[in-house]
Amino acid sequence: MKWWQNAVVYQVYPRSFQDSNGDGIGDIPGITSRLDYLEELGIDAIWLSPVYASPNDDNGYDISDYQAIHPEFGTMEDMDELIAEGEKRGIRIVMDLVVNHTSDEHNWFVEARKSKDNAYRDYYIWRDPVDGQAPNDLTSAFNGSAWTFDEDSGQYYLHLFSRKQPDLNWENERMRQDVYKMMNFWLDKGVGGFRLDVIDLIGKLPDEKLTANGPKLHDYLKEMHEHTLKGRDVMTVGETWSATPDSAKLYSDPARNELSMVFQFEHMMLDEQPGKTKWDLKELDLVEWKQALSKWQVAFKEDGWNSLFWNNHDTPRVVSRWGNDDTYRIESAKCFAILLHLMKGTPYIYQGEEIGMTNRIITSIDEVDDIESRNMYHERLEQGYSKEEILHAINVKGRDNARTPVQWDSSEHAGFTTGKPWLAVQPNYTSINVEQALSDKESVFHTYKQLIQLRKDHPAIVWGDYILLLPDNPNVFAYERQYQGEKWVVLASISDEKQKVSLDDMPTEYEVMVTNYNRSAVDWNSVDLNPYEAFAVRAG
Ligand code: TEU
Repeated sequence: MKWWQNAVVYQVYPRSFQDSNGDGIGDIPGITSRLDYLEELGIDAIWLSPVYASPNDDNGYDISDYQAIHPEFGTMEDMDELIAEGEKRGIRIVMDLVVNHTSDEHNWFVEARKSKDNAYRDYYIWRDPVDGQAPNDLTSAFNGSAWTFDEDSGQYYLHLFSRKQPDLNWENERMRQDVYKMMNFWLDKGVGGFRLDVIDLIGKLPDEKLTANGPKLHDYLKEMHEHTLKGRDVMTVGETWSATPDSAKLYSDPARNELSMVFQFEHMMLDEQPGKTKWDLKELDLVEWKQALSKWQVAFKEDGWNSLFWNNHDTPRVVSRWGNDDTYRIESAKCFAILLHLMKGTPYIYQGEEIGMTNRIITSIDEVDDIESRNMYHERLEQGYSKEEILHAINVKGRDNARTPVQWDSSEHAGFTTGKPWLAVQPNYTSINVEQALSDKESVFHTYKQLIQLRKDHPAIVWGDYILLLPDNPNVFAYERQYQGEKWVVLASISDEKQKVSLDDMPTEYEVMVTNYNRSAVDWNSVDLNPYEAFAVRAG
């Protein structure tokens, strides 16, 4: 067994976690000061979103120096201290590795731009104009063409994200070796591994307009493994929006020596109109959603490994997205926690999820920081969408929903900073905050803490086979886990209304292991479920 197989990972978005020096921006000493809290929660590792030097065009996902800490976040000494203090508490630091692209202010690109024969030119992807235009119609994830014209050299460079995020050319061996050197710099410091940003894009063939799953993708990952990860007890998780169960196995089958696991996003896209963008909303079909999640659970029965998550720094808060963040905020936050944490795979908690933090509502684009939302807003206004429609989509799906500061207590700015927060704290911090959650045994926090402990205590949660129950029920998500004669049954009602279900072949003797409504018994022939009720029993 690997340490990350029964681990729970907590994602820290450093800008919004904890400020220590009053500049309104979260920082590394702030994270270190909260390690005791994370130890109390029980997590094993922190996935730390980028803290490297960056002009912040995309809040740190545009890196100008991989081996320097952004002064806003602190110093390399602060980073070393975070790693050491984490280690004392059994918490490993997993770095965010953004190597599909750099910032245009990275020295490699500054050099590359100087002339066509510069030694770094080929670290990036350059093409001549075609008929005076961009080489093709590839678009950037942040709107507009993926090609930007460089006046000085008369060529276009590729950027699948913002124009300040030029794509690296993985065909270039020297560039790859530089990336591996940089990874080893961090590994030698004792980090716990890497989360690899949009890693499915590194084998792209831009001339064929093929971005994800290029032909050499897995060769690169194997080479990376050979030069960096081999022989080290670290975890890696690739961000792969394109993953299917088959392709996910290619990354995570241990025999292939690539990555530990990937983030797959199938269940995260089912409330979008197929073939359109994340902004084109559609109501979630729970049956379809259950099938998608279950498919992944079953696919990794033997080889490969799943990651489990409801949210991250790019997505809305789960309690607002699929729960009810008003009448049933606590119940629905716990319901989603129970549903996810008893599945097979490595669970990830996004900061603030463990206290049931909610989306935030904006009424004007001036309140929005995120480059993705801002670019979309202006593009759609030009296309004739109404302001109301666009703002609605941002309120539902915008990335700032996840990026408001963590609510630590009920003091001004929620205890996040003594200065002016870079993004406004949500007004509900006076009632939803860590201090309150810690003091209240019935809080969402205590359910997360309990679920993390259950995973540590029961191998059935880590290894058990997964079986979907009631596949056609449009409101209730039910599944079983089976392991060496032991059986767990998990029921979660994703509904504002009461529900009733009946289940066959259920154990008559069992123990209720976790519940969000103080349930102590179940009548399997007629299970009455309260709004967002979830519970799990264990038998055998
Ligand atoms: O996200 C990849 C990505 O494709 C996102 O743009 C995603 O499509 C969108 O945000 C979904 O809402 C990663 C990082 O997680 C993200 O924060 C970065 O902006 C992006 O890569 C570029 O590095």
